Formats: sequence, structure tokens, C-alpha cells
Amino acid sequence: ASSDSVVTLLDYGAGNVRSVRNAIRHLGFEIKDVQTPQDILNANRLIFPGVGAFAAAMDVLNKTGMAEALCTYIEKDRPFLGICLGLQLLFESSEENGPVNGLGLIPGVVGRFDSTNGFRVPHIGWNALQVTEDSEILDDVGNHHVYFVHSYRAMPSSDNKEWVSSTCNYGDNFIASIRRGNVHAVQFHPEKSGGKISLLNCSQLSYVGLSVLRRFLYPKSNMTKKPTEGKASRLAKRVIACLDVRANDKGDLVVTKGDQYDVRENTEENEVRNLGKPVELAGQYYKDGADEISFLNITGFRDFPLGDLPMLQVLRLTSENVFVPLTVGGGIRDFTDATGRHYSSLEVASEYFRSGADKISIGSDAVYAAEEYIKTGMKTGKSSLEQISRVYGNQAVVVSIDPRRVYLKSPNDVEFKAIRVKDTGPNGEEYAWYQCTVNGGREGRPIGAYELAKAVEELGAGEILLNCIDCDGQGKGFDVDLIKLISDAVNIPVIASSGAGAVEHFSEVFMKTNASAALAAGIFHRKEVPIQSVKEHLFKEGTEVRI
Ligand code: 1PR
Repeated sequence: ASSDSVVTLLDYGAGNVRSVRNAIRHLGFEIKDVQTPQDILNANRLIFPGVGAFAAAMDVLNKTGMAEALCTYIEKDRPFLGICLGLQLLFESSEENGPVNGLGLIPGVVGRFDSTNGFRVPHIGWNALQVTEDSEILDDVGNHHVYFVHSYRAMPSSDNKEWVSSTCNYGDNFIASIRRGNVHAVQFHPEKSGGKISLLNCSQLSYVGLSVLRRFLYPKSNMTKKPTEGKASRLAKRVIACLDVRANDKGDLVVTKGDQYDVRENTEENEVRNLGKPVELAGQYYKDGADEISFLNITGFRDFPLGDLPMLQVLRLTSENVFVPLTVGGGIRDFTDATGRHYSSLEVASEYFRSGADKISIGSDAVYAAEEYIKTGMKTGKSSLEQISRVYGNQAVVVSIDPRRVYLKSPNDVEFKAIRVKDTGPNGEEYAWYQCTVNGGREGRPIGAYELAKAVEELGAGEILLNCIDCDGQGKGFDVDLIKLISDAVNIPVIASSGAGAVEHFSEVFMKTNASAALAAGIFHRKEVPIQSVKEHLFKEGTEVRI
């Protein structure tokens, strides 16, 4: 390949850069991976998608001599694009597990978002930019939302103002992108910011995030330049499509969907309900405007996921064409196979990340970890939740809660948090506690959803996926009582799940609770309500959404 069509990629192996690779290839470039510091100095254009924690990344860069090479490369004003942590590392230092020194090219300290002012941390989701300088690479973005996922951010100041090209508002006005000469960096993820736009003065259609990469890769292209100003926006509420995946009795991986977690048909054969093929459906939901896609490997608790190669293949294939975040859950735990080989939960998660997942979701294993933590009051650091969030960051770890209502005459009848519920119990009970379950709802545990949510937040979860077995597949709306209880109890984002049956259920959950996202499965699979109508309805009702 001629050097003109090669992009040098700095991937130090800490997470999922599969989507960045896919996006670069999609734009017609070949990728050369950095092996030595010299590869950085020889690059024609360098993309640095920083993933993982700040300290761990600096450690690798310092030990390999790449830190010095990066500084030389950037000081020479060579074409550079940093993404997410690839922006933060350019600053003097970060407070993440620190202070830890960064590359020191831009004045400023990277600090944590302040969650005391009602803004949930991590900042996860779609937000718009306020472009302050002609940044060139942002010229097609305008008012479109782009995808952020981070707990730390750099702030604009008089010392770094000549670097700042756009900001974003999330409690603070933090730095969303920097630009000086040929050096660019963005806090958001262009490779995850799908969503159709028409290019300025051009009849072509593109995707928001791809337009950013394209403008970096083709700086002198004939697309007319015109800086566009973004309007201030709020973080958009997300609409998530969920695919429960398992092998059917023939061994094919299918998207299935249960009623209160029972996924078998009510027929004599009692077969697993089959609603389609995972890769195809995910591609369809991406085109329909899903803000995220979740895959739950619902038999992961008994089938070891690394033995479950089709699921990894589903992720690999999906991430080739789907440019929004992908979450995968099911079976993330320590495991010893028949030959006695031990796999840590971190290995399982790493394989999911390598295959294209941006976030992993933990169900059963998080319940055990929370029970232990509440019992002993001690963090062992050894649970899957703690290990994975330490290496990949809190924002990459979702805890999926599968609670079932247990009705009570009085809230004092249990040691767990009980609330008054709108739908009373079979004997007129007005209260309920929400008992957590494991193994796909098969076993109830001595812990409530409220206690679990608070414990897993402390253990390092970055987000909660809140299901409700009673509502699952019923189409009668989300359990607003439960979602309000949990979203008021924690400072991390909460995804409302189970029971969506109409567009109004989405506006209700956003109006009455502090949920950051709403997830549905059945109505999308059965094509009863398209994702686009959900978005349009929310928009009409005044909710900020990505259209
Ligand atoms: O315990 O770490 O192996 O993870 C297992 C994962 O699989 C958990 O996230 C658990 O929620 C999920 N799971 C296990 N069994 C089932 C089942 O259905 N039999 N599915 C299951 C959970 C529930 C929702 C569903 C919503 C929306 N799926 O995510 O998509 O309820 O549905 P609706 O819109 O149709 O009402 P581990």
C-alpha cells in the first residue's frame, strides 16, 4: 500500500479498538500497528484511541519509550488524532487514581466530574458540542449528538485556551475537543457516534462520527469547509434495543424473548421462542436509530461463554457495521473447564472486549459479590466487578439486576428496603420488596435490588441495567416504582428495562424517574413499535433525544 493510504494506530491492548479499526477501514485506509517508538516517529498520520485507566496507559507509554516518541511527534505538528483517553493523556496530569503525570503537552489537570450537583458519573451517552474554534474535523457535526463515555474530563482555562476547539456541557463546560495545527483530539467516540447526516454542501450521506474521522484522514479534500456552531444541549435520554440470545434446541444461536423470563413456546414441543438472527437484528436496530445495543447471553450461567464461540462471532460481525456502543452480558465469572483449566472473569471480559463489546454486563456474579460485601463490609478487590472495572474503568462495567416483587402487608416485615407499590399484591398487599435473583431468575437471593444497587456502585459498577421479572414481556409499562427507587438511590446511570409496550411508556419512565436510558426487547422484535417512533414521541414531549 502507498504510505498515503496507511493510518498508524497506537493500540496498547487495553480494550476495544475494534470499532476504530473498522471505521478506518470503512474509509478506505489500511492500518499499521505501532510496535516500536520508531513507528510513531515514522507515521504519516497517527490515531491514538486511548482506552482503560489513565495510570495504566501512562505506565505502558513510559515503559515502552512511546511517551517520548509521542511528545516528539506532536511537537513537530505531525497529523495526530487522540480519542477519549487519547485526549486526556496530552494534559499535565490526571486525578484518576492519582495524581498521575500525563504527557504534559497541554496545560491543565484532568479531574473527575462532580456528582454532587445531580449529574450522574460516568457521563455516558449522547451529547452535543459547542464549537468555539474552527476545528476542521468537526465541520459536519453541527448540532448532532456524539457519544461520550467517561468519568474524568479536562477543563478549559486561560492557559490552554489556544488548544480548545469545542466544549460540552455536563454540569461543567468541559473540553470536548482540542486542535492545534495538525494535532487533534476528541473526548467523545467518533467510532461509536453513528447516526446519518448529510455532509455540508454535498449530496452525500455520512455518519456523524465517520465524518470526523474522514475530515482528519482527508484534510485537503474538496468538501467545503465551514465551521458550524453547535447549540447547547443536555445529555440525551437513550433508547436501547436488547437482544436476549441463546442456542435453541437445534444448537443455532437465536434471539429469543420471554414472558417473565420464560422463553419457551406454549406448545407441545415447548421450543425456545425464535425471533430472529442476532447480527441481522442488531444491524436493523442500528439503522432504526437505537442509541445502544445490548446482547444478553441468557444461558451464560450454565454454558461457559468462551466455549460459546458463536456469541463472540456475533459481536465481531455486529461491530463491523454497527457504530453505536455494544454491551454484552451473560456468564461473566471465574470458571474452571472440564480439563481443569482456570479462566478468570477478567479473561472472559477481555475476550468480549476484544470481540467488539464496549461494555460488559454482570448479573449473577455481581449478586454474590454484593452479598459478600454487605456481610463483611470489606472490598476484597477480587470480585469480577472490581477486577474488570479496575482494568477497563467503571464506565465499561454494567450490573444487570433481575429482581422479582415480593408483596408485603407492611414495609417492616423484611430487613430489605420495601416500598408502597401502585399494583397491589394478590391479597391486596400495598408494599413490596424487590428480591434479586441469579441464574436467569431461577433462584431468589437474600438481597434486595436497593441494597444491591448501592453495593455495586461502591464496588465499581458504572451503570445499572434494571430489569423486573414481573413486568418482563408484559407490555404494560415499566415498573416506575422500582425504577424511581433505584435511580434515586445511586449516582451512576440507570437503564430502565422490562415491560415497554407503547411509546407512552418511554415518556412516562423519563418523566417520573431519573432513569438515563430505557431498554426494550419484545416490541422491537415483534415490530409493534419502531425505535424511530419512540424517539419522535419523546422529542415531541420535550425530552432530549438523538434523532
Ligand atoms: O447472570 O451474569 O450470567 O447474566 C445473565 C444475563 O441474562 C442477565 O443480564 C439476565 O438479565 C439475562 N437473562 C437471564 N435469563 C433471562 C431470561 O429471559 N430467561 N433475560 C435473561 C433477561 C430481560 C431483559 C429484557 C427486558 C425487556 N432479559 O433484558 O430484554 O425485560 O423485555 P421487554 O421489553 O420485552 O419487556 P449472568
